[in-house]
Amino acid sequence: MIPYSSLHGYAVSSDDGSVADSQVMNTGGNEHTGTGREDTKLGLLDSIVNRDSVEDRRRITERLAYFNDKAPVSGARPLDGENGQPPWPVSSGIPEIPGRDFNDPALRSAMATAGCLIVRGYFDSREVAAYRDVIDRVMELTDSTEESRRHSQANPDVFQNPPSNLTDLLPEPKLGNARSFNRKGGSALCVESAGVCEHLLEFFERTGVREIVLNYLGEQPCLAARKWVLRRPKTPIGPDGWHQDGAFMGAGINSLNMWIPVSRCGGDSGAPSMDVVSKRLRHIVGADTGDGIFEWSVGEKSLAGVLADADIVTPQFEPGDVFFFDHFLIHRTQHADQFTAPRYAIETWFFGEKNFPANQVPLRW
Ligand SMILES: O=C(O)CCC(=O)C(=O)O
Ligand SMILES: [Fe+2]
Repeated sequence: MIPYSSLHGYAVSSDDGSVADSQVMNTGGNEHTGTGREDTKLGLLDSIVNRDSVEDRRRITERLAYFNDKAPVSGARPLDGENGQPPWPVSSGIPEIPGRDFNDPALRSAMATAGCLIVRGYFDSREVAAYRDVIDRVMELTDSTEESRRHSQANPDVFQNPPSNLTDLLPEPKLGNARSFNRKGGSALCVESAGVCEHLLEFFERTGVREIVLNYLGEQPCLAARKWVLRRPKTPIGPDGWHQDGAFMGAGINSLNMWIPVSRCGGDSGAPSMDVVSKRLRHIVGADTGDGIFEWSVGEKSLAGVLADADIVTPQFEPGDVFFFDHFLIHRTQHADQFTAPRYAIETWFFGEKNFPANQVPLRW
């Protein structure tokens, strides 16, 4: 697998201000030498604004409706067969690999050893950094007053254009609760904008992500409306956020999360990264001990047990990097006394199309 960043160099204009100030950092040795595609000539925002919002809405509605008559069927998952995987050669910290060296066996080995993998410079850093404006637009609309929300519903904006069946699939108060939970933490469901969803699916396809996910999961991948999230976390960030996503999605699923930093974070950036317990777990710990913030949190005692033979790692990320993990990894948004810069990220959970978490509202790919 050759990373997208080495295959498709191109120039992105920053004079329209649409590219994040963090764009200049890149660790992956990307070459930006090409002449550019439509997206980048136009600017990412414009290319999304120019999409057919009626068609995008129809497509996302259909992707969701595909699962109306489906129930999850459990089957073989990569994590069940991990004993035969060659261990990752480095025994501590988070496995890391440059995008140019990434391949499917590396992902399987890292997952089997540490439950996660950082791929440095997989994407073109400037292309990813441009998503910052997209996240701002979607969050602006979901954060706005009820009145302006009603107004935007009457005049659909591509950045607030959810699929028509979302309210049936998440009947109130579920949808309202999901929206306010995200709003309070500084995030928004990607499905608030069918155009952003379709654009991202095209981006994932074009950059080889679909193939990676398909090969890893060993079955057709799908996504989920509730676990596809645009993030700009609000500060201060509390210390109690430790969790395993499997605690609320279900342990038996087949999953791979691709967390994409859209701006520089961690290290000396002043922006929150993620705190990660680098350890392969195959079960849910401590969701029910009562000492966590939510019923699905990992509480202090459970965490202490896991940390007996594992470390907390807080990586520094640059746009272009990818962080893969599954529903058993213990992590939280980085906790620190003070952050001075915002952090943008796109969290996309992929699931097996057969072995999917029904409560997360699956979406066909
Ligand atoms: O972006 C973050 O800080 C948290 C993301 C997360 O919890 C996840 O991707 O599962
Ligand atoms: Fe999470």
